[in-house]
Amino acid sequence: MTNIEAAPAPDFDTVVIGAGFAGLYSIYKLRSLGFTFRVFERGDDVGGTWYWNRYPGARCDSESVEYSFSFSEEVQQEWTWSERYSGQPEILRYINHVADRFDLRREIQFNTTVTSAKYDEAKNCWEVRTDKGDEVTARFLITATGCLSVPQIPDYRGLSDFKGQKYHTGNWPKEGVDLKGKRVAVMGTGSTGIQAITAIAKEAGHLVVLQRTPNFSLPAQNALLKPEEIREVKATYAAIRKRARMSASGNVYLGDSMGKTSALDASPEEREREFERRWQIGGARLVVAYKDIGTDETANGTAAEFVRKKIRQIVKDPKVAESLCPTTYPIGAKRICLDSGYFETFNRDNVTLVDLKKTPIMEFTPTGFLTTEGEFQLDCVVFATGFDAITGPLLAMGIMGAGGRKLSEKWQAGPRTYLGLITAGFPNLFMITGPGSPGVLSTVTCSIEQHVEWIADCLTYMRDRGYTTIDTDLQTEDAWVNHVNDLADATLHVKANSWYLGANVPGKPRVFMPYIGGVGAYRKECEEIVADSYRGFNFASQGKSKTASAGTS
Ligand code: NA7
Repeated sequence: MTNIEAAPAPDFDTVVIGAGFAGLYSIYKLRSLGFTFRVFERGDDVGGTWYWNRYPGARCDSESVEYSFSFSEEVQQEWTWSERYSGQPEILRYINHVADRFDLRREIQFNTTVTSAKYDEAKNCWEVRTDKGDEVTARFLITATGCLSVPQIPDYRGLSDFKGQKYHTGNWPKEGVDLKGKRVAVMGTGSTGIQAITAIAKEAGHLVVLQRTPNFSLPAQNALLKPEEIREVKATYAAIRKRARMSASGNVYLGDSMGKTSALDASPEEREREFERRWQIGGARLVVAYKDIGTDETANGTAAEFVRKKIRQIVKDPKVAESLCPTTYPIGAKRICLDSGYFETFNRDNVTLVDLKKTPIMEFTPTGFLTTEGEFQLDCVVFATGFDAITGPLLAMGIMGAGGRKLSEKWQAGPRTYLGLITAGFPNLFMITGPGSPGVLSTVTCSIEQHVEWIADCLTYMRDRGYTTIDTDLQTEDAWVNHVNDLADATLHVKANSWYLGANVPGKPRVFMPYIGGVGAYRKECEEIVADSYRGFNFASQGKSKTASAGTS
């Protein structure tokens, strides 16, 4: 048995990787609890997702007043959102405001990428190395690396020969890109592509949209927030947050919109009226109009057909409209997109849709690309082709657990965690919004706060009892993974080739990664586990191990 007691103390209690929402709140919590820590951040400033995704049209698809920190009543009272759905610049300003207000930059080392993190059993600590030559040790490692931070660029023949500009939306130049009057192609029609296409069409000379799979998109009905709306939210902020924490997706606006009856019990006229009402209000409300849209294919079909009808009404060219109609998967099974005039964009004279299913790209050329129908000349290609989601950032850091086992080896057939927080055999490693947690299926700020608070409480619990190691076992982990899979299998989410399933990355195992049982249900499970003396977690101190479920409190 390792004699942890005899080992020298590590440099820090904790290393945190990432300085977006998750990393910043970790700093705030760890500092307030008196833990020592170092933070490494790849970018040259705070912001994470909102630092990198500066593409034209970038906007949040959760309502601003809920997509924000709730931990500080002062901040939520002093900050005023201007729009119902904020754009990237405003969210980044907000994150900077929080960082400044609480002086959170102090411990962050910017422009630094973690290249390896190795658990040293003899010393019971993590050895973290970076591309800047840092070598630091910490008892605990917390990944705050985000779920959508490893951009994917497809490997088309000839792409390296293309002489024009190439950008991925998730790595957009800080100084911006002048697309005025240029011949631009945007590849990808997910949430990002839909936003970028709508914005770039207004700027580019000509825009070619490269669509592989059409997507369901609903009008955000974004608007400036009225002073009386802001006043009302601020007067009831604490109550809103409380309800959001126990809701399905971490926000009240969607939680309050959940239909309680079956779509199939409504007459076609009633359904039409209800869908129309929700279309006009905006946001994702339409996909929760009835309780079975997410679980029953016939019920789902009624909502899907309503959206297809809208597309056919909006888009003037019937052929283009048909190409834009999603028909191969249920509505809501992929992340629902919110837009501000996406389908209308295809009525513009300067926009051409290339349906890659009908006319695939043969190759890129030095001046554009070639499809089975002809050649397109371009100045610029924008890849809105998504991310190696959820596991990508974790597997990119060379994480090695007990016995030198690589995380990439352990997760070869898909990620395995307990609560999305911890993975067996990688002691003292905590993941914020890891696979197996609701993170990406929620208003992520709500999930981030819950995870950071859970981890901070756990570290305090360990410190109070002199525990120096936390892990779980394969049996507990298997049970959680099965639970996550069972929940997903009961929904239509598994019927679409989405990034939730890893389907967008060639060769990635097809596993539904997030916990779909809802933010409130998940929080309850986490709390019950803690109340049950951290059921399923194993703690050790001074070389002796203790199983939490056996009673350690
Ligand atoms: P997504 O949702 O993964 O969308 C990526 C898009 O790129 C999607 O339309 C893909 O088509 C398309 N794609 C991917 N690879 C290719 C290739 N090889 N050729 C052509 N088209 C391709 O990423 P987003 O960035 O839009 O959104 C990610 C999340 O960020 C979003 O859900 C929000 O939570 C914020 P496909 O559908 O795979 O056929």
